[in-house]
Amino acid sequence: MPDLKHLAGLIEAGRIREVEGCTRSLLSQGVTPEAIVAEGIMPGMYEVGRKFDQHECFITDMLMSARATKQGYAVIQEWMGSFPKCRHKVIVGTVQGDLHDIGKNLVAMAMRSVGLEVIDLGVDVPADQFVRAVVSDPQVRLVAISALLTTTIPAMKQTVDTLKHCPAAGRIRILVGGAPVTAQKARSMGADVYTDTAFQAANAARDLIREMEENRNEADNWRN
Ligand code: B12
Repeated sequence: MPDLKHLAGLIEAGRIREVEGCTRSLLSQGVTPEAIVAEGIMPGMYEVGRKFDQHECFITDMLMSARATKQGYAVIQEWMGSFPKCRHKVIVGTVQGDLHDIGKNLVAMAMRSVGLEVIDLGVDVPADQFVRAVVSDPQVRLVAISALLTTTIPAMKQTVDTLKHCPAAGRIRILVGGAPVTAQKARSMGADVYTDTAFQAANAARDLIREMEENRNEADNWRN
């Protein structure tokens, strides 16, 4: 019977087909998607990163592990099925200059699992593309921005700044995350929320939506 350590090893080795089978098997044993991600997929991916750092593996190994990771997420996504829809939407994207999308995809998956409709702008997204997506759709209440390269932190800051000054700024909240982002950096760039993990981000998103709804109801009561 496969366990989470076995899955981490398969991710590290980039064994795409076996990752698929192992993830299915873990889910059928009742292991939660959160545990599969936190204790199986992520440790495998981080070990590849460590090896890459130490020149113990090639970029092609990292790519194979990245593909294996995506396969694992695809199985989890399929298993979670179609989620009950909420009328609010969240935009997700990786900042301009950054092509890493594994964390961003995980954030999208976690957001769907709490019922939010996700508009995924992909990777290498310029600030004005985030703004256009927000302004053109009044149901968008949240924007989740991901960055993995230290060099793209200024682009993240610029994106937050541009969103904070766009015509729809009053109805949105901004979440930021990714390995080089910290709570302190998030605060200094003016973002509303920072979390370490995608599942924490989804819980925070749910709380933000509740808070915005409550504030709106209160404003309605005042008007009545
Ligand atoms: C896989 C990988 C790649 C793959 C990316 C594949 C893909 N489709 O994403 C490939 C091989 C393409 C790649 C390319 C490069 N990479 Co790379 N890569 C990695 C690696 C090994 C893993 C990243 C990852 O996916 N982690 C797993 C995910 C799930 O973690 P995560 O993104 O951090 O997400 C978690 C949280 O941060 C959070 N989160 C993420 N986003 C968000 C958003 C919000 C709103 C919130 C709230 C939370 C949140 O949720 C997730 C957990 O639940 C890391 C090393 C490492 N150990 O992290 C290097 C790493 C990020 N890469 C690095 C580098 C340098 C590069 C390249 C420049 C290499 C090169 N010389 O070409 C290029 C950059 C290309 C570009 N312009 O973007 C460096 C960055 C160094 C730095 N500090 O800036 C790292 C750290 C490796 C290293 N030590 O050198 N990379």
